[in-house]
Amino acid sequence: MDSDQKLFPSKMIVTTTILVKTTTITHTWQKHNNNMTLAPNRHNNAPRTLTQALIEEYHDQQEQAEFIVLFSAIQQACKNIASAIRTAPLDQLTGLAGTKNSMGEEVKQLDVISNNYFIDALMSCERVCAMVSEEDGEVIQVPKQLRRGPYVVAFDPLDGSSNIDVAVPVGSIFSIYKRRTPSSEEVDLEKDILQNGNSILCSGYALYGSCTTIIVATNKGVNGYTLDPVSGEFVKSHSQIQVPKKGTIYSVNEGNEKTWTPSTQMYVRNKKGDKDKGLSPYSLRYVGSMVADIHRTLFKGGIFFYPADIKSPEGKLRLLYECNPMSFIVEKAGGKAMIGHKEGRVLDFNPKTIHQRCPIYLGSSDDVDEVLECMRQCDQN
Ligand code: AHM
Ligand code: MG
Repeated sequence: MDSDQKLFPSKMIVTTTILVKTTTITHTWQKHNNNMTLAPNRHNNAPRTLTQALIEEYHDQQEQAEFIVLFSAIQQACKNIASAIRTAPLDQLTGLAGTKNSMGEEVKQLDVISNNYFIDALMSCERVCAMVSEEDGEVIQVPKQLRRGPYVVAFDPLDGSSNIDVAVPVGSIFSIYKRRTPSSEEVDLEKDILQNGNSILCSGYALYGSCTTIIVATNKGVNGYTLDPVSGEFVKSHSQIQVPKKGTIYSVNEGNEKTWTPSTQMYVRNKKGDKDKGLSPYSLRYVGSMVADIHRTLFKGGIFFYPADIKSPEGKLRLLYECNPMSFIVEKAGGKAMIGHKEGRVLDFNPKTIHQRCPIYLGSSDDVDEVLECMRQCDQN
């Protein structure tokens, strides 16, 4: 395989075609064997695709058209990444790329490939004026001739990529902002790129797990669309997702416990239950891919956190393309996303640099309130 093929593997097209053919045959067979239906036929339920949902959601024609084009680029990038991941070990696409990113972290081959898919799709859709990617040290400027668009997109093309070589779910995260400066001017770092999370128009993630699902949050709520290999479309699978008010799971890298603040230590001790106080223990679940951990939290409730600690007082996760998009999703689904009891909401935090980090506690509102209460108590003592 030459290097160009590695950056944009073409094998996915073949894979998709084979998948489509096989599944179509299965469906036809089911249709002609009424008494022997193996699986419910999801096509009876008039599936609504992500594109159809956008048409319904945006009534303003201009906005509708812009969003449809932008989202078809995001969907294409996610389909390409899903396909590359599915056969990565066969295509020698696992392992390191041999370079480091702007934060000095080792980059995986699939990080580079996924980043190229996102940049390529977003550039060519001509609706984006600038991008921020975890994999690029600087803002990615869109060439003038492709810069007709009103949107800024921040993304982490392959989150949790340390899990990729062992076939554990990973994901892509994105958030979309409206450009604030006039299109005749140059894009401005502070006004256009370093926008506060409250200005997000829409954010989402794609989870590449046992199925590929995109979760999309807008001001109208949070919905999920699962990739249907028959049609190649993202079809609505989850409507108006709401995070349970309280859960029974905590999710954190507990190996870092010794470096945490006393309040985080106290909170986790409490989560292990206390017979004398009649408190049952929570379960610990930690995939180590934020997308997978947040996906579970959205549906099952509980709390995910990556706190500040002695090693990294700003936490680990990045504000623009990890914390903000996930906080927007969780809040739109009725949950909470906080930095701390003094620092407040993640979405209120004003970014100063594009790769800024931020401590984060997010999930069910009762669980997030409880950790904030622990912080308050520890501060008083
Ligand atoms: P990445 O963007 O380099 O993959 O790092 C982000 C990931 C998150 O997906 C995950 O929540 C976290 O890092 C795991 O970190 P740790 O291994 O320190 O627990
Ligand atoms: Mg990441």
